[in-house]
Amino acid sequence: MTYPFELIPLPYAHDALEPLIDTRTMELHHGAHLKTFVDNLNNTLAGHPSLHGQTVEELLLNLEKLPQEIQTPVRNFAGGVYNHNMYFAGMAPNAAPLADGELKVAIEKAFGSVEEFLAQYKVAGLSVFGSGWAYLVSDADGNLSIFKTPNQDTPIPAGLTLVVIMDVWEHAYYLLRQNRRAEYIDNWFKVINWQIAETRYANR
Ligand code: MN3
Repeated sequence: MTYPFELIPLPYAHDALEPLIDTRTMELHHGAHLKTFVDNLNNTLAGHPSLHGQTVEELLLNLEKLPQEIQTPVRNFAGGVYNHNMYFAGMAPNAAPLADGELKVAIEKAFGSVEEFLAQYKVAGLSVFGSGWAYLVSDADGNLSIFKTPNQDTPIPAGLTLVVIMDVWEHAYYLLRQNRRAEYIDNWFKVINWQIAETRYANR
């Protein structure tokens, strides 16, 4: 997908994650917050036709090669599009637990167990100060680690493959959970689409 970028429809209904993630939050998060990132990215690139063949991943990988005046907006808006597309695709209603396989073995190698990974991932999500993201990422050799970014930054410039991505901006949970980020994280763990995570890991 390249310019003009479009709002990718949710792969499930807005109310599909109830009661873990509420309908109104999903409507606003996808239809307003993500839509705004898509529109702002298109507006930023409109006057730069030489960049219209680049994907968001390519834009984010080559930020320092972009015209100086659009480096910050592309970092924020392309990052917002990338992170949110991965976030929404990475959730599923009635999500199944992580099955036995390559990713589970790698998680057990890195963290000891899936439960211990989730415990450390929760701590990481809680420790993001202000707005940002917490990820499970892989290097090219398949070694997993927990990664965090502020704002709409991504793991792409670090050369890491995103496997699981959790939005800890307040807009992801404030309507239902108010300031209780820990409660959001506990419930969000139940909507992780582990099949997508396995695919991302296999394609690293
Ligand atoms: Mn968000």
